[in-house]
Amino acid sequence: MKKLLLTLFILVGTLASAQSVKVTGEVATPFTLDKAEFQKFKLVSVVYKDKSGKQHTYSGVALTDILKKAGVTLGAALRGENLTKYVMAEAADGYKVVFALVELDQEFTDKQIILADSVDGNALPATEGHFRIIVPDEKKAARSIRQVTALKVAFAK
Ligand SMILES: Nc1nc2c(c(=O)[nH]1)N[C@H]1C(S)=C(S)[C@@H](COP(=O)(O)O)O[C@H]1N2
Ligand SMILES: [Mo]
Repeated sequence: MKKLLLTLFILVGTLASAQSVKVTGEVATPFTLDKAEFQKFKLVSVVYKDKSGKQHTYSGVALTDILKKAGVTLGAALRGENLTKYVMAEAADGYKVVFALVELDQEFTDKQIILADSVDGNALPATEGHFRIIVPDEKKAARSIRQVTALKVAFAK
């Protein structure tokens, strides 16, 4: 019985962690973004071309809004040494990509990189996980990281 309970706990823990994104590092308030938290943000949609050239509409939340909630140095504070900060996105399969903080700041660019939870009006397929970053208007799809589990803000060394 004890063993069964333990297995159950581990299983539930694994499922729950995969459904959320940890926001940590050079942030004022680290937090874990779960589905309930996600729904509180402003919803945005972007058009994305997949590897085969097919267009899709992904919806979710601007990365900049998520980082703002964590108290990352954006806007007026994105100057001086803060210009060397980056965000590392990590996925469940070990894949990682980085974005310079300035790529995510609406005072620097109109381009919106989002953390998506739906595509063409449906929940993301299991292969993409609960959350996928979508980088619109990039010639390669490589930074549109699936199964995102963490966003880590750091200074480039
Ligand atoms: N987690 C994760 N995300 C990933 C990858 C990966 O290996 N793992 N591959 C990337 C690469 S190289 C490409 S080309 C696109 C493919 O996405 P698509 O199926 O939308 O074309 O996913 C990107 N996101
Ligand atoms: Mo790729």
